[in-house]
Amino acid sequence: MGVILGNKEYFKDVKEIKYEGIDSNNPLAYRFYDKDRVVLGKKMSEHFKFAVAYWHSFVNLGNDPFGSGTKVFPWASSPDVMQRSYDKMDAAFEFISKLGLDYFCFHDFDLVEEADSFNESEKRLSKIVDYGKEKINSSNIKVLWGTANLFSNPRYMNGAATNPNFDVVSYAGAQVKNALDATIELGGENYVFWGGREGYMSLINTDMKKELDNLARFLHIAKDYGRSNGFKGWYFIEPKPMEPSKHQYDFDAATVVGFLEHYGLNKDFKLNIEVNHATLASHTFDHELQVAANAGMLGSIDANRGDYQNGWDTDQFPNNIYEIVEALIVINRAGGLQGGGINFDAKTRRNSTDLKDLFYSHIGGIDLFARALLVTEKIFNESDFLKLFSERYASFEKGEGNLFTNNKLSLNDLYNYAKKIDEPKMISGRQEYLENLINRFIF
Ligand code: XLS
Ligand code: NI
Ligand code: NI
Repeated sequence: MGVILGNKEYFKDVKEIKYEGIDSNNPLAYRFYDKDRVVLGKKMSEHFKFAVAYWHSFVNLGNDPFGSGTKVFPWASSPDVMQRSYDKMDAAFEFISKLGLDYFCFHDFDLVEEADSFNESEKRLSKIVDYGKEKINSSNIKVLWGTANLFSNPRYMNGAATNPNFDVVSYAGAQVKNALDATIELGGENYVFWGGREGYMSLINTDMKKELDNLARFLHIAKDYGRSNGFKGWYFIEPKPMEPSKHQYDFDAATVVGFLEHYGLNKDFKLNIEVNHATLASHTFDHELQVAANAGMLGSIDANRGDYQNGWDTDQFPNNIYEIVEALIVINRAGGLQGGGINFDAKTRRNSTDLKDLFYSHIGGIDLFARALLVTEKIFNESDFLKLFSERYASFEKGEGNLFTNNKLSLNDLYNYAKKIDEPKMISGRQEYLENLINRFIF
């Protein structure tokens, strides 16, 4: 498709990023990501469906609790709010096309700044959606998912769908309606709910049961609205245990799966698993993926990484090959992601102030996943990894073990069987052997 420019070129000193192979020392090239290369039966681009996160890359200027923004974005300089929004979209399409990617993800008020009144915000959103539609129709770039920002505005300080005040709940509903409409108009493949303020700070003032019931009711009517307006994609819930709330209701994958099943939302919703949210919940990334996969709900991924020393969502770009290989083993054994892809919910550091840093960070993340996929393919095809895995459970495939698997044994049957056999053999889990095996293929 080539590079997609608006009126102006924002990243002038960067050309299209190409695959140059492992020997390349060009920092603005892929060494592993060869989008059409078939690995484990699918093109790399189909495995991943990489997406750029609008908010981290084109909106946030690097402010933190101790200081204001550091980044100077040339697309953010027009005095006119709509012009700023068109320029930002031009920059986004230029960036995504130069990376050779196909997708982006957005919140409603990433596309355009929220206004002082609901009506004005709605007008702005519909203008930028029209503009986005044109850009999408004249390119290969698509929306992996859209969402509504139900956490930044002060009105949501006590929650959005779980707010104790119905007026705020309805306001959140109005915003989700517009965000869903925008996602549908832009051909979005999925829609995300991340409940940053859906939780509480203290139980002293919180009716948790009522808030959870309201959250489920809210998700049901949002889902029904989308369905009756032609939205065919998946709805995703993105678990996170805390931050900004002390307790967030969508704590982790297991909590969300239980919630969706309890409230009858499991037919339409899947999970969007974020690396740094997994680690904040004291889990590993692959654990969260596996929990989602067990429930048939492994939908999408927000790729990033946390920090071993800091206890918050640092949203750094991924760079840990071992962690991503472990993740791809789970994803590929589960048959891939359902509907989703790999969204880089990651930001360059506050002191990474060159426009080129946006390229380095994405190239690094993309190449890491590609390399991890090649490693996973080797582990599956050139080692006894999968065989060892199934051998570990072989006793459930034959004899009494098989009867147990088929629900044919009672507790008395276990008793009688155990009395017949000798003390069970100690069978090693061979964790170190397997760790070495994975490391052997990380080239
Ligand atoms: C924040 C979340 C957010 C969601 C989208 O921690 O990861 O970025 O992905 O609202
Ligand atoms: Ni996220
Ligand atoms: Ni996050």
